[in-house]
Amino acid sequence: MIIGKDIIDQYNKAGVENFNSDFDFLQNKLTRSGANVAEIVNKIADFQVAIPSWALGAGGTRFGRFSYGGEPAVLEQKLDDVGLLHALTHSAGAVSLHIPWDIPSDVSALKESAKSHGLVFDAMNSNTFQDQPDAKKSYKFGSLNSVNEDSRAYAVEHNKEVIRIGKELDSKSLTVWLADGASFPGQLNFQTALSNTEKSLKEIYADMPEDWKLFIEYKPYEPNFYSTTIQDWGTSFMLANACGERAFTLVDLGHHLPNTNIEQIVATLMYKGKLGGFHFNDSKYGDDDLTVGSIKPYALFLIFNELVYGIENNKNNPYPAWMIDASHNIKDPLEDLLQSLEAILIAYAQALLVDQKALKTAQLNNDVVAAQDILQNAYRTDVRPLLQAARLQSGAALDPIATYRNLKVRETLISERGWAKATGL
Ligand code: PSV
Ligand code: MN
Ligand code: MN
Repeated sequence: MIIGKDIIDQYNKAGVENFNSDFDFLQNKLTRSGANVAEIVNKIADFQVAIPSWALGAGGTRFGRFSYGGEPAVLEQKLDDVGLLHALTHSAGAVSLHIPWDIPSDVSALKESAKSHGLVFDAMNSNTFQDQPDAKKSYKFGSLNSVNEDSRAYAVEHNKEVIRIGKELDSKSLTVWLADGASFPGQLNFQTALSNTEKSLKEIYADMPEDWKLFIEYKPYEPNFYSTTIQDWGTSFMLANACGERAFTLVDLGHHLPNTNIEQIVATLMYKGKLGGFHFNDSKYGDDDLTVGSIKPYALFLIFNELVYGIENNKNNPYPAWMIDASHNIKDPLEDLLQSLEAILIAYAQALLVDQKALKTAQLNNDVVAAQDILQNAYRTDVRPLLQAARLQSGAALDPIATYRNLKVRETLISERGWAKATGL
């Protein structure tokens, strides 16, 4: 199924009158306070978030998986789904693949299809947390950190293969997330595990083309419940420094213990020019992979406030790679991703509204009340008309979920693809 611009325009007609009056009201209000509304709308329109290939089907939990129907069974269909999201929003212009789930059978056809949907291939993801049916070595007791030299070499080789595939697709980065760790005290020598990981990552780094970046994720626990070798941003940062200047830390929102001050982590990494990428999701307890903004929208805004400040002021930090990393147990995956995109752009737009000059003055005067008010004034602004303006200007849907439902996208996908389950997580 393909959603053409003409169909979107047709559906937009019904909402344009309400949009105009909502937008006029907000534009007047923001202009009075000194904001450059046109510039903010352009920034929102330019913001692109990668969709991971594994978020397009129903993920389920370790207890069960309830298929949603119409899930993409092959890579080409995954691209088509991201194409649908991009047509509706114009903010999902990239796809992130996971090898070996997404090995392309025909690279040039795949690139052609990506081009026709207006998509680029974002970071490639390697997988050394599962043994594949034809695996020659096992990752049961670790991969890049393994005490077993053969397993380590096998995992390094896999990452090199992912780089090779990524090069063909014009991807420019590799994301490594390791499940490596220990389930019980005594199982691992922590220093040996770290040193093995560092050596393996350096080998992978050395294999990357000069214009590639390496993103290193961290996570405190799961699947190992006693220790994870790359447990936190500090460990990732240390490893990235050991690899070289094109290696960076990647922050995944769900990879923190409850109440961690993630915005401060963002600021610290950007200060050192080492924030490479960001995985969006939301969580209440751990790596819940819930819809972005569904649990802690204010925390998301505070994080974006640091990101916006960092992009403006820490020019030594490269522009971060944005991706949604979510799982869907009971929602239509595409609707869930539309909600996530909306939440990301809301937080971004609110952060763009923060009066940085006034905030700095308040901070210099130790005016704590004013500083809080400045942040909360921005957060409490209903910025949705700005998002609508950005979508309208790019030819996307005023209301993506309503358009998706009106067009009966899921029903069409089910009739086209049936009830086969998506491959991946
Ligand atoms: C596992 O926690 C995980 O969600 C990581 O965040 C990775 O980015 C993703 O899986 C894909 O490997
Ligand atoms: Mn992630
Ligand atoms: Mn995760």
